[in-house]
Amino acid sequence: MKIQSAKVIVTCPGRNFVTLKLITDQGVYGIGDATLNGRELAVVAYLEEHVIPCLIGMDPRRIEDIWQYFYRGAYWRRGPVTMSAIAAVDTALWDIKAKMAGMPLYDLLGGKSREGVMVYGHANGVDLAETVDEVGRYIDMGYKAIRAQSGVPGLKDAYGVGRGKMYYEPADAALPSLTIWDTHKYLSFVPKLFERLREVYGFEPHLLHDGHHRMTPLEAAGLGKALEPYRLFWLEDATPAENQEAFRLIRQHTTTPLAVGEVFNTIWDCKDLIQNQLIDYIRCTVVRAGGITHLRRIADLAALYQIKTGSHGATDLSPVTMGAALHFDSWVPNFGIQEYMRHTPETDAVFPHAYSFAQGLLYPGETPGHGVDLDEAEAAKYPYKPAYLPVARLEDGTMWNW
Ligand code: EZ4
Ligand code: CO
Repeated sequence: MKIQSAKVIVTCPGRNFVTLKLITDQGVYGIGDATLNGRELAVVAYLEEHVIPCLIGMDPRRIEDIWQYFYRGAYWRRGPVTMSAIAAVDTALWDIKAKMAGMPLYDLLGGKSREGVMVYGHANGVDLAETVDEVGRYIDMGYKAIRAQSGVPGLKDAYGVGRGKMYYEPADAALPSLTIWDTHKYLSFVPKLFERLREVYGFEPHLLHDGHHRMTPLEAAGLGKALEPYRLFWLEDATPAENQEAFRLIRQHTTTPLAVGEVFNTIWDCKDLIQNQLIDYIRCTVVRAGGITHLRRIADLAALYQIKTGSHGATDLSPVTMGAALHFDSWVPNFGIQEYMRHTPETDAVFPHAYSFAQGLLYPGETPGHGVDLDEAEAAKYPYKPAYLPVARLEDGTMWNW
């Protein structure tokens, strides 16, 4: 069996997605997501110029060997461009193998460990009152877990506050738009939001919050402590994690659970966080961290330390990543939660998929493979459009983390 041809499909049904399609000499094909928000065409070039020429003629059944070939064989290891490209190949190969076996991917991975995958939705409001209402709307839609992000008094922009209601999409400008940030204002506000949310909705719904890499370790430690009475499911990306050791300081001061990993590419990025038990949830996902093959290694390492998974699932990850992630989540023994932001109807039409939502859970479906396809005619209607994530500066102009 051989990989006969491959193509990279770029489509923009509201936002850009990069998809790899691998076609075998036996007619079976596989699909992988290669989307890297704001740097999409770098991955397209990486795949078209440097991966596909090597891939043609390889035996698609040798998933592990192909993974090692592109990881070790590149000599230049890791990094989001390389690992997104490897992830796309890996996801497509698992799709092919599961289709050949006639099994939904979760079965090939070892079978279901649970009936459904608990997801959390995003409630965003311009101010406290609107965010409280939005959380209520998610509870009404059946969500068991909700991430709450809100505009902050005195700050023009805050991370997570959408311009539209149902489909938050921050990469919305042909060049990065400028946002202004002030951690002091943010820190005075956030505990009030969660105090109010618990007053209104009680302690049953799981509540989450994303710090989006903006605090120092000490500021994050203080916030974690201040939020303890409201029993968050997690505080995400409390501080940048290039220095994994930074989480030790946060950990020493608070029992608020910590989640990190959406920008990580490999097990090396989270090794110290995991082995020192500095976090509670590891948020690596299929497309960003080298596909199913590598994500499985990360989850297994995390399991040794009672750390659970909580995969990134924002709208910039295509339905292909969502489908693959749901099969992974259905199998992985140390599953925690899955992020889920709905894609637009246009995106769903480009990517017909077997997964479905009911009562706060997502189900991967029973279609052989990962259950997500790409309608090429539909995709062709939406050509690539440059779109960048915003940048952030402090009020005095200093560049900060968006
Ligand atoms: O800002 O995926 O938890 N979710 C997030 C996301 C990220 C985007 C960046 O492309 O932090 O909304
Ligand atoms: Co996040």
